[in-house]
Amino acid sequence: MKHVLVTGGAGFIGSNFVHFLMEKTDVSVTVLDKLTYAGNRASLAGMDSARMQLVVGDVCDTTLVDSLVSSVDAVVHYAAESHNDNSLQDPRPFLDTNIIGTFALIEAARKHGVRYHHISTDEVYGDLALDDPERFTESTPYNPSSPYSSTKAGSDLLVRAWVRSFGLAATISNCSNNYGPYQHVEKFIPRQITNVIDGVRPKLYGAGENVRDWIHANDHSSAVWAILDRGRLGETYLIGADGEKNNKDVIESILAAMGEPAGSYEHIVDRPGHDLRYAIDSTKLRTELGWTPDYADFTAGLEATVTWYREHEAWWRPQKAATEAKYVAQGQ
Ligand code: NAD
Ligand code: TDX
Repeated sequence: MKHVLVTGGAGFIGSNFVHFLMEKTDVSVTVLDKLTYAGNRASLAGMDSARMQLVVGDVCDTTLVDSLVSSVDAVVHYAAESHNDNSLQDPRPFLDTNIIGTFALIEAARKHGVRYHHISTDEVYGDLALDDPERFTESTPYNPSSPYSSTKAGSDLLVRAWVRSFGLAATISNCSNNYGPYQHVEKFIPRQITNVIDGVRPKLYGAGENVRDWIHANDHSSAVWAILDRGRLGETYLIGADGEKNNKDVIESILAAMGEPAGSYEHIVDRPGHDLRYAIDSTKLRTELGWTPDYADFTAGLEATVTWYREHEAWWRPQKAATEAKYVAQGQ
């Protein structure tokens, strides 16, 4: 593999994967990114321009997609509308980018015989009870709850159908909640870190009992590379690092990491349809491909993330006021 097309490579996780490719491999990278509110050129700053080029464009643009896919060895498709709260306010862009964009990419990959890897989420499986001893596996039935997760589920099903009906050389990964540097301030952890920096109390939806299975974005990238490099075609792999925590505990950890008193946060209106718990069983990825996470210590990873946001205010500050204004308009 010499040349990879990374869609959504100016977003949080896509840019992490581009950094991974530049630092850990010798492949060349073309990024296709629309630079929506969630994309940021600065997340790719300082890279060797002989090996990485950014094409600003839409994954729904079939002419552009066809031309870019025709000149690479593999596509890794991260581009998406990714925020549940936005999908509850305005679902349409989620259908366009997540469903039609995926359709454009898999059609081009099929036509040109190009290897395709599809990035997806554990949210396609719906949620679990807090005391359920089972976790999500590759055979858990799809049961998405939100406009966001239902469009991701739809995109996964398109890929599965293209594998079966057209022999598309594809793999799919469904990962749990990521944290780390370069995450947009709309998301839970960076929203609370930047609130504390601004002297604003963190905001917890509802009672804060909802559980997310946190994984560092660097571990997500190493897992995607393992699948791209040696995953079995047609297979789905779940990516997770045994990081289950409820939201209240995560806020308390952020306050502790930032030297703030325990309990100095607010309960605010809950998210409609809020999934209770996600939990990933990543046995298949670990046993079949020999992958293990490097960031097993959540507290250490969170402290490093707090430090990154403190030291990179120029990166997130331009988005902060508009993001909070949107939340205030939603009562959140
Ligand atoms: P993000 O919102 O930070 O980044 C999305 C990127 O896609 C942005 O750079 C944006 O400009 C780009 N984009 C959006 N619409 C586009 C379009 N029509 N054409 C081209 N580019 C477009 O999202 P993220 O958190 O980095 O998520 C990336 C992928 O990982 C998504 O597919 C998401 O479903 C999946 N995922 C995310 C998480 C998580 O915890 N954030 C967990 C599992 C899976
Ligand atoms: O201010 C907040 N307060 C709060 O309590 C925000 C923004 C969120 N929350 C809660 C909602 C969730 O239970 O925190 C949890 C995490 O919220 P998000 O960061 O919005 O993530 P989530 O909805 O779990 O989805 C994320 O993980 C799976 C990503 O945004 C998705 O793209 C990915 O598929």
